[in-house]
Amino acid sequence: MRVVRSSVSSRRSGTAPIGQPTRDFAREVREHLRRTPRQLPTSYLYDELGSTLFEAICRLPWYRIWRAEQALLARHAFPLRSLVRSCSSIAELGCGSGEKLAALMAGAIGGRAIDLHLVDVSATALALTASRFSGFPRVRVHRHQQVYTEGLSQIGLNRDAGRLLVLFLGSNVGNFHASEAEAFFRTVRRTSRPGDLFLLGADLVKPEKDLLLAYDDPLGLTAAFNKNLLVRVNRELGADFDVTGFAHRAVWRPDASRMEMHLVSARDQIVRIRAARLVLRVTDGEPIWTESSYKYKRRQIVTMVEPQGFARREQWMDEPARYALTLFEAR
Ligand code: AVJ
Repeated sequence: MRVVRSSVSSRRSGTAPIGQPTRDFAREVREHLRRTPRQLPTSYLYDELGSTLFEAICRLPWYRIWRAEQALLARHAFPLRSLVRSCSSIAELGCGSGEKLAALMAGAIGGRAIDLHLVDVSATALALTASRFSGFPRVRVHRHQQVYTEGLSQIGLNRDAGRLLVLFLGSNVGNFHASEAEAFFRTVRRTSRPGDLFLLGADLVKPEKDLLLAYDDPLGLTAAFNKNLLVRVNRELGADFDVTGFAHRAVWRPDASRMEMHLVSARDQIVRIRAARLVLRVTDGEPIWTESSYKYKRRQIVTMVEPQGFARREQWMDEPARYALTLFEAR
């Protein structure tokens, strides 16, 4: 099997990557900031500091997604490990620190060799996760520093004839609008063959006060995570955002069933983003929308995925945290 290596994997994620990526970042930032309302592209939250802050957020008592999912994986370790054992390839999309993957695979890997595909835009996340498997000689780790769809098409070209398990955990799906989620599930299906598995973690609708605490935590980590996007734009695109001139805001939109993160301008101000060839005039109170995190009903998770070519096999719930893991099989 061909090992797909990113051109920047040997560099630190804090430095500007070689060639294309910087130009894409500039183009995306320009395009997002010119929208009404203004936006910034969500996937760029995860540079080295952003990934580290997100890891810290996962340890906050108010952000229950990560712990709820870890608990579900542990509680259902027996059936999950036998699923893992039935697969020759595992792909994790958005691998984070790889802790869950390690928990899932510990004890499940013994005899046969397994191809482990890690897809993440963050070099930090890929390095962290890959290092967990360095002691497993039978696990071949393939890093894809790419967006999910690109990583999936690489995996489609490189996979063997055995069964594939695609993991999409942590409610990463929540960043997709409905049409994007559908297109994404179709891409997962195109990479799969009948009988392949897809495990999806998704956060459920819960009381607004719980959501606000999770996305605007009392320690201010989520605020730092959000504002770090401005720090990154300053560093990588030569911008002059005054980071203290923006406030973190989290809002629950019940009609759309999503949380939103914004950076709200504290005054009228002008920002120059050199590499994006953009001079921005933002007014007092004007928001820049940086993230959507959709929340689901448990049935909805099934009705969203099944029409794209899957059948539901299991759904495991953490009721207190309102979190669901759903296992699908490609039809
Ligand atoms: C990693 C996208 C699942 O939406 O809950 C955490 C990111 N944003 N706090 C989420 C996040 C604010 C997280 N996901």
